[in-house]
Amino acid sequence: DARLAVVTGASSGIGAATARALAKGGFEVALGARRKKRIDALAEEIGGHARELDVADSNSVEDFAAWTEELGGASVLVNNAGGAKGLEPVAEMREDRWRWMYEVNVLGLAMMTKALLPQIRRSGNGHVVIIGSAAGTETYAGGAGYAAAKFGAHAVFGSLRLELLGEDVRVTEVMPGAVRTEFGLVRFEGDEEKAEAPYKGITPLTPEDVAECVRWAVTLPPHVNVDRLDVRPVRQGAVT
Ligand code: NJP
Repeated sequence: DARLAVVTGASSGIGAATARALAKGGFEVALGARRKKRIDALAEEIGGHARELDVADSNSVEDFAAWTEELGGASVLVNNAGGAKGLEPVAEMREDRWRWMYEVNVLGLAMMTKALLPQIRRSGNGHVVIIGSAAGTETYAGGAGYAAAKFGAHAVFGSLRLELLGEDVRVTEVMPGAVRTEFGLVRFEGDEEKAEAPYKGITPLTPEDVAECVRWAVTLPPHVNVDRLDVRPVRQGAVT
């Protein structure tokens, strides 16, 4: 039987590319995101399953976990849902945006992992993947709100890795640099010019580049744990 892989935030960017890569790699894939139409279309394309999911809402998370249980139980969880809103210095921080970034990137990651862990443990070859960020270990002027959230996700990864030692569950964090997705549009509220600015002078990663890292890590033999993958475009130095 194919292993069931859950991908959160599968409606665009890295999540959608990862769902496609895992389906091609022989996984049965269960997609979650708030934009239901998009994940329905993708599920049809790859022969997977889709259900509405808001990782920042505990009821939605519980409902999603009950659904994957009905599908036979998850073996792999790719915690990809996340993002940034706004880019402002601390002196101008907007509380609602910082709360949103924390809720999605940290709380959402932890709640999803907690909800699916019983299924992942039971599968005998479980794997929790976290899509963190290069901003999870480096910060930058104007990026404190996002970096704080991704540092938080990195901390969740570190603790989880230690908490699961002695069990047959792998934990991997993928920390990308610039990837051309809808991320920039969300961050800059649809302002396409600003969204493109961070890519100047570099060729950003494609969502498929990051998806390939995930596919590789989860298809290695079960005794191999890739702890952390730092992947960024050639020429990209500091995070911006
Ligand atoms: O961005 P985008 P990426 N509940 O905006 C979903 C990290 N990253 O693919 O709910 C459930 O195309 C949203 O779905 P929807 C980044 O922090 C990126 O680049 O339908 N899902 C959408 O599918 C993030 O963790 C870059 O709106 C929720 C997805 O998240 C991951 O990569 C660099 C949700 C975002 O897709 C994927 O982002 C880096 C919720 N509450 C790290 N809220 C980069 N692109 O440069 C959002 O270092 N989503």
